[in-house]
Amino acid sequence: KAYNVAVVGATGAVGQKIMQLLENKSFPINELKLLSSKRSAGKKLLFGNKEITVEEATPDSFKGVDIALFSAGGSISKELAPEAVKRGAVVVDNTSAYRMDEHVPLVVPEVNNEDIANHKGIIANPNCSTIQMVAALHPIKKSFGMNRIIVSTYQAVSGAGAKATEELKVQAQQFLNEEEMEANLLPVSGDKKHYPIAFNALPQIDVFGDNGYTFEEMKMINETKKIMHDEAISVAATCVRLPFFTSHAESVYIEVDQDGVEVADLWKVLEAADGIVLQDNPDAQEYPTPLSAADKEDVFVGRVRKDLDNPKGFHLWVVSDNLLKGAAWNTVQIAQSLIKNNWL
Ligand code: 11C
Repeated sequence: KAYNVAVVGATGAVGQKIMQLLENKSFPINELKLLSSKRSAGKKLLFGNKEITVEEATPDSFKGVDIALFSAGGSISKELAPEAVKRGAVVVDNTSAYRMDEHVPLVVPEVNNEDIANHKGIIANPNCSTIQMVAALHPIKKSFGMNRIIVSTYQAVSGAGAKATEELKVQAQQFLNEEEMEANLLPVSGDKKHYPIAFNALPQIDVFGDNGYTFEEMKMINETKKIMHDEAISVAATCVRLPFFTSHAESVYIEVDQDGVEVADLWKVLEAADGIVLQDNPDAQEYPTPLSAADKEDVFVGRVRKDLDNPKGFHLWVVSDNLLKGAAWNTVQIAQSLIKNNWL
């Protein structure tokens, strides 16, 4: 059987990656609709060798659509995802609009695939920095228990969109030309001050909440608990933007429940886990980096070490392409699972 699929936000960075994956994975498509905001409507995009004109997304765009993959910003998802569901589509939403809605499953297929079965029309795709962390930690938690996670992130500019990528390129050139760097966007377009990202590190991703944590940090905390079905686990996050284009990297400290766990035990469960690649050989200087993980679908883990004071504490380095596993690939995996398990 083949399905009518809509990609909402087809012209964006994630939308483009979704289209590439649908093609490369031979997703069973009958008709592909490419939808966008009014601004990008009319553009022509290639899917395989077929040219498709992007249409403005309206409620009626979803008539006859079986699966709608949304990646056009939270406000478009809020407005149109329920309209798509009303017209019979199942929505996989890549924005933060529905993630914490108790009626909406929040899914990383390697962790909580079975939650997809409970959907009521919408399934949410988590934040990129959350996805790669829970994918790496779930196999460890399943085997040894886990009660604490402390994460510091090193996040690529592409997470803040195409304009942030452009801002880094312009500032890098300005710096090398010994000109003053112009900062108009980062750390976040909606906040009052902007700082250069080139040759810098910005400890602010998204705006601050009243508790002193940023929204990105709170996403990592709340989404991790929901995906892991563990409200009791302690999670703390510090999210930092760095001047590279692709892949988020994370330094993660965990505490397991079981006594007597060694690094080799963690290696074993990570090596056996779906979607995880262990790259951990300090003798040969082997560990993942943002550049080595870019354009790959897996989550890469290295630098696994035991804490020097707490025998149940471990440190890990987790890297993945934020636009692939962090967004487009996780979305397409959820759509594949809907079909494979007859959960549409
Ligand atoms: C960033 N993690 O790197 C963000 C981008 O909630 O889907 C993804 C925002 C989201 O800036």
